[in-house]
Amino acid sequence: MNNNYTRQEIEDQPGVWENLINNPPRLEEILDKDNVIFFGSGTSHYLALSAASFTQHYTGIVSRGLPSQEIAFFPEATMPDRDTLYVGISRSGETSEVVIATETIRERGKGNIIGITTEIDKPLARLAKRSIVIGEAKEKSVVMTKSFTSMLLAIQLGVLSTVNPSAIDTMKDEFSRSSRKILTIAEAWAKGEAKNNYKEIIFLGSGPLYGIACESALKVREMSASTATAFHSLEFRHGPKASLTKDSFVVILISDSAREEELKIAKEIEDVGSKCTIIGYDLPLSLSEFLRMILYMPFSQYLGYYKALEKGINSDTPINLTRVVRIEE
Ligand code: F1P
Repeated sequence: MNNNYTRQEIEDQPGVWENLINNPPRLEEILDKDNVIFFGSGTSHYLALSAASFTQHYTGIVSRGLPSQEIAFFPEATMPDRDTLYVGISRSGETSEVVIATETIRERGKGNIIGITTEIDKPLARLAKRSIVIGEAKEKSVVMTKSFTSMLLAIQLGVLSTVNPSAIDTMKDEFSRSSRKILTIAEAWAKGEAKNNYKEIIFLGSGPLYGIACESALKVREMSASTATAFHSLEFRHGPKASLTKDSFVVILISDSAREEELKIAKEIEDVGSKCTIIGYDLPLSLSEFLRMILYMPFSQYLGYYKALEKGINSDTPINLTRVVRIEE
C-alpha cells in the first residue's frame, strides 16, 4: 500500500499544532534587532518567506526570507551590517546549503543564529546559538507536510509570545474549534479535484500567503510529478496569465488585505475558460490572514497525495527526490 507515511503525517497536524499552541516556543531574541533574516531550502525556503512577512507585520522589524544558497554563496549581497537575527530553518538540520550558510554567518560574526528544526543532534542545532526543536514534527516521508506547518507555527508563536501574547489565545480557540474540520473539508475537495487532468496547476497568494502558495505548488509538484507553480496574486496579470488554457487550474489562497482584487482576478481567470477555486472564502474560521495561514496547507497536501494515488506514484518517495539534499564535496 503506497503513501502510508504522507497521509498519516498530514493527519497528525491538528494534534501537533495543538501541543505547540499549548506550549508556545520563545523567540525573544527578535527584540531590539534591526533585521531578522529567515533562511532555508526548498520547503523550508518557502516557510522562511511566510515567517518573514508575519514577523515584520507583528514587530515592525525589517524581516526577509531567503534561500540558504543566497547567504552561502552571496554573503555580501545578503548580510546587512546592522544588528541581525538569523533564523535557520531545516527539518533535517543537515541540508548542505543551510549548514554552509550557518557557518558563513558564524565566520563573519554577523549575529545570533536561532535554529528551527526537528533534529537536535544535527549540524544546524549544533551550530546555532539556540534551537527550537519540534520532535513531534519528525517525518518518515520525503515530502514535508506537518514539519512545514509546525515549524512555521512555532515561529508564529515565538513572535506572538514576545509581542502579542493575547493573539495566541485567539489561535488556541479557533484552532481547537476548526482545524480538524478544515482537514475534512480539504480532503473532500482534493479527492474531487485530483480526478481532473489539468495541464498546469497555479497557486496565487499575497502577503504571508505567498510563501504558502509557493509551498502548495511544491507539494503538488513533488508528490505527483505535476506541473505546479505559484505567483503573487496580482502579479498573475503581469505575464503568467498568458499561459492559461481550458486545462489550467488556478487556486487562489484568499487574503483579507488584497481580497477585492483577488476576487476580480478569479473572475478574469474564469472568463478565459480556465478553472479557478478560491480557498479560505468560506472556512469555519475567524482568524486574520496572518493567523490562519498554515490552515491553507491541507488543501494542497491532500491534492498532491490524491493526485499521486491517481497517477500510481508513491508520495512517500517522490520521483527524483531525496530526503536530505547534500552537496557532494
Ligand atoms: C528541505 C528539502 C525539502 C524537499 C525534500 C528535501 O530540507 O529540500 O524541501 O521537499 O524533502 O529536503 P530541510 O533542510 O528542511 O531538511
